[in-house]
Formats: sequence, C-alpha cells, structure tokens
Amino acid sequence: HFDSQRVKLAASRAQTPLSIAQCLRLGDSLGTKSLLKNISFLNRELPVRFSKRIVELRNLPTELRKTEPFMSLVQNYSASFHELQSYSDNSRLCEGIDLEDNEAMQRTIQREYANLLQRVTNRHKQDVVYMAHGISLFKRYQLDRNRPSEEIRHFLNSFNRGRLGIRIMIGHHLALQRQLLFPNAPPASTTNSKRVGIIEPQCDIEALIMNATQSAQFVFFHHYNTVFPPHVHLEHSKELGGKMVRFPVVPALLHHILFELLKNSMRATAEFHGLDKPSYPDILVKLSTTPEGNLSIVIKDHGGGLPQRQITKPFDYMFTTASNTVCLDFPSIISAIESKPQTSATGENLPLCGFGFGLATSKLYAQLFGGDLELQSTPGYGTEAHIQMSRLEDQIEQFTDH
Ligand code: W6P
Repeated sequence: HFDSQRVKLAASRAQTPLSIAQCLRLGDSLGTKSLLKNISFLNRELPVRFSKRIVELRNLPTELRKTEPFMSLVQNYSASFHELQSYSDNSRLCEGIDLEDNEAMQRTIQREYANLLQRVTNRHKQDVVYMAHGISLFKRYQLDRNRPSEEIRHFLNSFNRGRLGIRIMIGHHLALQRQLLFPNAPPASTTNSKRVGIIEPQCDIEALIMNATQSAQFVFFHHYNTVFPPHVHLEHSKELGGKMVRFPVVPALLHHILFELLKNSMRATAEFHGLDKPSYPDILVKLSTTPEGNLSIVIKDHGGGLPQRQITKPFDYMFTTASNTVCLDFPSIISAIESKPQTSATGENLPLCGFGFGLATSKLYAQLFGGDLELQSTPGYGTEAHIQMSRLEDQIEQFTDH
C-alpha cells in the first residue's frame, strides 16, 4: 500500500557516505548558514537511511520478524521514517520562499529540526535492547543456538552499521546546533580541546585511554564487589619519543571500543588467575602510529587467552566468555546499556558483560572510517587486541565488510 511504496522508493536511492573531513567542514564556519545547509542534506539523507533499515527488517525470516521486539523495531523505524519524510516534503514546499534575510524563519527551521532529531534519538535509544531480546527469542529456531546463522549475522552487521551512520549524522548535527547556541558551554569531556560537533580533530588519545581505563576499572570493581582491578600500563612506542598523540576521532566511539576491550581483558585476567589474588599481571596498552601515519593501539592481557577454535567467537553476537552466573537479567541491562558508565554510575547493577554485542559493535565502530579491530590469542597465556584508526580524514564511511 501507499506507506510501503514510499519506503520502497526512498530505499531505492543511494546513501551518501560520510567522512570525518566532511563532518569537520561543517564546523569550519559554524553558523546558521552551515546548519541550514546540513538540514537540507539530512532532509534528503535520513529518510533514505531509515527506509533502508526498514527494508532490512522486513527481509528477516518470519520467525524473527514476528517477535514482539522486532515488531517494535519496525514500528519505531517506520515512525521515524514518516516523521523525517514529511518534514522533508514540507520543507520542499517552502523552498520557493527566500530565507536569506528571514531570520525568524531560519530560527524556526533550526528549532523544529533539532526537536525532530531529538525525538528520533529518544525513540531509538532502546534499539539494541530490542534486537538482543528478539534474537534471544529466535534462538530456539536456530540449529546452533550459541551462534547466529550467517544470515542473521549479516543482518546485524549491516543494520548496526546503518544505525551507527544515522546516529553519527544526527549526533553531529545536534552537537553543532548546541555549539552554535552555546559556544562557551563547558567541555563535554576531559579530552576536549576544540571539538567540532561530535568530532575531536586533535584528540588526546592518551587521555582518552586513561578515561576508558577508569571506566572499565570502576565497572570491574563494582561487579566483583571490591576486588581490585588489574593495573593498566600505558606505553608509548619509541618512535613517538614521549610525544603526545593527537589524532582526529569521534571520542565517544573510540571510548566505547577501549572500554569494551579493557573490560574483557580485566575480566579474563581476574578469572584466569583467581579472584582471591592480591594482585594481577598488568594489562599493557601500547600506543603508536604506523609508518603510514595511522593510529595503532594494542591492548595485551595475561588472561589465559582463547583456544584457537574460539578466536573469532568474541566477535559473534550474543557470545560471552562470562560464566552464566554473571549474566544479568534484561531489566538491569536495559538500564545500563548504551549509557556511559561514568555518567550513569549509581553503583548498582553495572554489568561487566551485557548481551554479547559489545565486541561485534566495537569492530563496526573501528571499521566505520577505515580502521579495524582484531584479536590475537595465545592459548594458556593471553590475548592481544589490535585497534587501528585511519589517518585519512577523507576516508569515507564503509557500508559493507571488506
Ligand atoms: C580474553 C578474551 C578477550 C576478548 C576481547 C579482548 C580481550 C580478551 N581477553 O581473554
């Protein structure tokens, strides 16, 4: 019917890939003009991206599509698609009106669009919870209950990648809008120098690592009831000669990756050596830049490693190395997921492990702008996680596996 035709039409158009450079350019001369320009870009782009997510959901096997959580997902994506599409249709009607010196109109559009994006953001806060819940209900239809089929994994990668792109676009626009309204607002984080939207053009990577370390240690400490977490030792590569590493990143994404990996290393270390030990071997973090100028972070633990046949498993959705006793019930995860521990910390119900989406998602985050995340494990000894981020700011968004 009519609705479904609109979704199909929008989904038939191509997504415009993002790049850090393009996001930074928006902030070059941050003003009403650049924000309005971005609104007209998002007016075209967001309906396309939302419609593609709807199509992905509709193409799922019936048993998964018909679960309650996935019905809710489709409903939410449809609601957002229609809201964004109607706004886009309406603003096209206004294109005849000369906005140049109509400041009141310019302000109205900015406010309306920011409100719209905020509503959409709120509507999708629980997406991951719905996904995990739906997949867990679907598990009984799977041959291997501990490993989603190729089809489901492909869906989750593609859907999460798409969702991430949308989040970046919306988050960046809202952050720019805030910066325009409140240029002197207090910095959002300790690594903040001259942020452009959600991007830190010259992020202090060392500070970011220390921040993620503290978050992971905090969660560890609460999870194991005052067992002291392993120490994290940060090491600069010799070529850097103690120089500070400054690199353009989306700090929230790199923080998520580091936090996820450090948590895994801490848990593996403690469980391998025993929770009653007075101290643990350090976790080593090696920070360097590659000959090509890319950023490289290696996190090395002495947590006993993974058997060779399990080396790809941590990247599986719903995979967890944790024993069943530490897996949490849904409500407590819901309250903690996707909120940063340092801001949501009440000391209760902080999950050290969630749905097992953490590492799979981290890999997508790393790959978004041409980076990667890989694990190397020495069974009986420990694990090394290798993160690479591309130096090229004009590296464009990757929509598929490479
Ligand atoms: C482990 C398992 C793992 C996954 C991800 C990162 C680090 C580690 N260490 O033993």
